[in-house]
Amino acid sequence: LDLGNTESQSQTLEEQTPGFRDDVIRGLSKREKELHCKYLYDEKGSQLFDQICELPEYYPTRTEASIMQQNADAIGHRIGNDAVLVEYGSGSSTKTRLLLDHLDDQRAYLPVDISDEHLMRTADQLRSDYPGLDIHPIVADFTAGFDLPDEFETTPVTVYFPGSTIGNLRTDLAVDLLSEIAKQCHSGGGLLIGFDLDKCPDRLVAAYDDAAGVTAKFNLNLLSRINRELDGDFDLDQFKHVAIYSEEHSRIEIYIESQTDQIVTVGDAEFSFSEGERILTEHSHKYSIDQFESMAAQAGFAMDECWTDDENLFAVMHLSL
Ligand code: AVI
Repeated sequence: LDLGNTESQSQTLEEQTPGFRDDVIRGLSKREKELHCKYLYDEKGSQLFDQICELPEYYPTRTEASIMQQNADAIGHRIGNDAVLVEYGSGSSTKTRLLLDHLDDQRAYLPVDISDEHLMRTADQLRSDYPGLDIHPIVADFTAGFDLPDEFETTPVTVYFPGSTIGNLRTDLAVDLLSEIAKQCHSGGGLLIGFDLDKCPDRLVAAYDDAAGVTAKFNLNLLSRINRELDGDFDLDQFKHVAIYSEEHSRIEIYIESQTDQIVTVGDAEFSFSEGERILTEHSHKYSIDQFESMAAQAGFAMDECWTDDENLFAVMHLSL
C-alpha cells in the first residue's frame, strides 16, 4: 500500500481504501455527525500526533514512558524470552525501544499500523538500531482484525498495546478487540497494555485542548484530508476544535464545530451545518484499574501485574489468559 499524500498518491489511496469516502459520506449524513478517529492518522496527522506527545499538557506519553523505564526489568520478566512481540498501533515505536532494550534481541517484532509510510520508515530505523531483531511490519487497521504471517501461527505472542489507544474505542468495541487479541495469544504469551486513568477533568481537558493549538490542528487536519482525498471544500477557518469531558462516560469527547451556518460539498454530496453544530471525531475513555480489569476479564484475560506512576495518571498492565 502506498499511503502518501500527494495528489496522485491520494487517488491510489482512495482506490485502495474506498471505505474512507463511504465512511465520510455516511458519518456526515447522520443526524449527529461523526467521523471515525482512525482517519485522523494520515501522514500529516501522524506527524501532528507525534507533536502532541511532546506537549507539556499531554501527560500520557511521557508518563507511560517513565512507567516503562522504571519497571523495565519487571515488565521484561513478565514478557519472558520466547514470545514474539506484536505491537498494535506502533506509530513511531518510541516506547517499544524501552522494551526492546530490556529483552533479548533475537526475537521477532511485528509492528502493526494503519499509516504505511510512517510504519516503513520506523521499521527501517529499528532495523539499523537493532540488527539482531527480525522485523515484520504489518500495514493494517487492527480494529478490523488481521492475521499474523503463517510462520508465527504457533509461536507464543505478546501483544503490546501502549499509548491508551484502547481508550479511543467504545467500551463494547474495546471488549471485542481484547477478545481478538486473546485469540492471537492462544499459544501462550499475553497482553501488555497502557491505558489512561480517570482524573480531574481540568487536567484532562487541558491535555486535549493545548495552549499551542497542536491538538486543534490535528483534529482539523481531518477536514484537509477530506478536501484533498475526497474533493471536499471545507473552509478550515469556519470550523474549530472542541474538547469536553463527559462525567457520565468518563471520557474526553473531541469535536469539530461549525462556526457559522454553511454548506460543504464532498465530491457530489452536500452537507449543511448550522452554527455550533459539531462533528464527533474522537472519544478517549479513561478507566480505573478495577474497571479495566473487569473489562479485560470479559475477554478472558486475568491481570498479572499493574504498574502506575506516583500521581496515578496512567497505568500499564500485563494480562494473560
Ligand atoms: C491515540 N490516542 C490514545 C490519543 C488519546 O489520547 O486519546 C489520541 C489523541 N487525540 C487527541 N490527543 C491525543
